[in-house]
Amino acid sequence: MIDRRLTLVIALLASGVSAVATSFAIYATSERFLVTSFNYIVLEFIPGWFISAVTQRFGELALELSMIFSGGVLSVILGALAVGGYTVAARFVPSYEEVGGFAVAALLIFVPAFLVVGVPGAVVPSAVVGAGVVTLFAVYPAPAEEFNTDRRTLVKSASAVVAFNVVAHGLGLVRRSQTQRSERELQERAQLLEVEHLRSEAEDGELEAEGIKPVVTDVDDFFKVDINPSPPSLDSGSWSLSITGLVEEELELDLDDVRSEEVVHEYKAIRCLSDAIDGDQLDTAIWTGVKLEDILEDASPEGEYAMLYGADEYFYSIPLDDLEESVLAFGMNGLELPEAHGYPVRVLVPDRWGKLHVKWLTDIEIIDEEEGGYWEERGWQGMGPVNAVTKIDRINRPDDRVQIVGHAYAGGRGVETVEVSVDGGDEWNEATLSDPLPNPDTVRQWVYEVDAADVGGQAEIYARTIDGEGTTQPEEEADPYPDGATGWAHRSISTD
Ligand SMILES: Nc1nc2c(c(=O)[nH]1)N[C@H]1C(S)=C(S)[C@@H](COP(=O)(O)O)O[C@H]1N2
Ligand SMILES: [Mo]
Repeated sequence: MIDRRLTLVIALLASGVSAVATSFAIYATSERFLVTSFNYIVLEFIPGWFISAVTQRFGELALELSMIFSGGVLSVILGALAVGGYTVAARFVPSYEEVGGFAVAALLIFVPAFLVVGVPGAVVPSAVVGAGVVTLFAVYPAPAEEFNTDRRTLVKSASAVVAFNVVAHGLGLVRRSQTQRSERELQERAQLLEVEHLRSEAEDGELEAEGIKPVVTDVDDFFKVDINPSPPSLDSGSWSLSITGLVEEELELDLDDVRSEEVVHEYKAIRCLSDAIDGDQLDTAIWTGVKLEDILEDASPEGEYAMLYGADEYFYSIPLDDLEESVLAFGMNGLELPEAHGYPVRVLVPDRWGKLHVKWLTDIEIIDEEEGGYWEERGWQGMGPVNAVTKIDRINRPDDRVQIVGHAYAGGRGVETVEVSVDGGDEWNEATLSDPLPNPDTVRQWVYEVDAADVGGQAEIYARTIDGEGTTQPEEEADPYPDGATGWAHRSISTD
């Protein structure tokens, strides 16, 4: 004889695991699979920082781990409901133990399963199988109210359940390859949460001031520069990236190949070369993608430069050294990369003007010398680092104060200090800055406040940035054409 509690535990696990395994056999990892959907729910409750920590530590494996965790929890919940339901029914209507127990157990497991995956996904796995297994353990040749405690029958039932689970699992694994898409969706869900966490971290470090521009720009507000009136519309299914030219091995990658590299999230600003000192072609986003180095590595390039081609008539040659630090992005602020910003993938080159961040990327050709790019053919220059820029967003006048707010950017060097002068450039004072993001290649907000009395009646206000290398943004004014605007930010105000 076996202890009754042990029998109950075995019956509980057997029915819970069998219900989940059946669901796996039928639905593999699609949305209808109990664990896939339950995992969504679990992910909603797990704090973003924890997800970040786990994905950073375990990478791709994190998803498997979360599925195994969710599967385990769900099996125990369903199993407990099945055993509990059966026991209660058997106690109250002992004469109909088998039928009543089965029915109540089925109902009890069906309800939560239904809530997770809806009726079609819930019926067979949970109700029929889960309840069926628990009944199996209870009936033969059990006296009413007692789960079977005879060792031999228990072993027989358990073996049957194990065999069933092996088959169900095998079926699920075979079908899993057909449902990769939903796994992708699940992965995207986890990524969205991670990016949301990064975004709230950026927000935590922001300054509070009327009219100040947020550090991370919403996708809808992010500036766009496109050589055509509307973006090329690419289909991610038929899209591919070719790597040709001076390579040991030519490659042709589809989106899944790209995504199979280690996924990274990075804060990065884009500034267009045509952005004036007072312009608004400067924004920061959180990009999700893979390191270009991981992709190029497989082709073993043998040249010094790469020519990047977009699906439009756009092209740029970029030194391989710069490219290796670059990111191939397919996500923006946690969302799929929008069409206007380069769907399905674009390049982001650290510390370079926006023009090098080729959108709608389709081809990389390895070459051995610099060949410029689309804008170079039109007289523009500026293949090097982005110029520092300081922007004044607004001048607030709370009570007897003057509050000047803005944002600043200094490429990969980072913004170290923003200085403000309210007397035409004689005396400079440091503004308060938002917290630096982990990547210096991003904007920082600044706020500077003085008593209105300390500002002359007619004041010339200037703002300038000192970058991470200690270089002060030059005073000399230049237009964006041909190699980027220079000069300090300037406003005239009257405090009379
Ligand atoms: N294929 C392609 N890539 C492109 C462009 C383009 O017109 N076509 N414009 C470039 C320019 S000049 C800039 S400033 C940035 C702008 O990126 P955004 O539109 O995502 O802000 O994309 C660059 N990449
Ligand atoms: Mo640009």
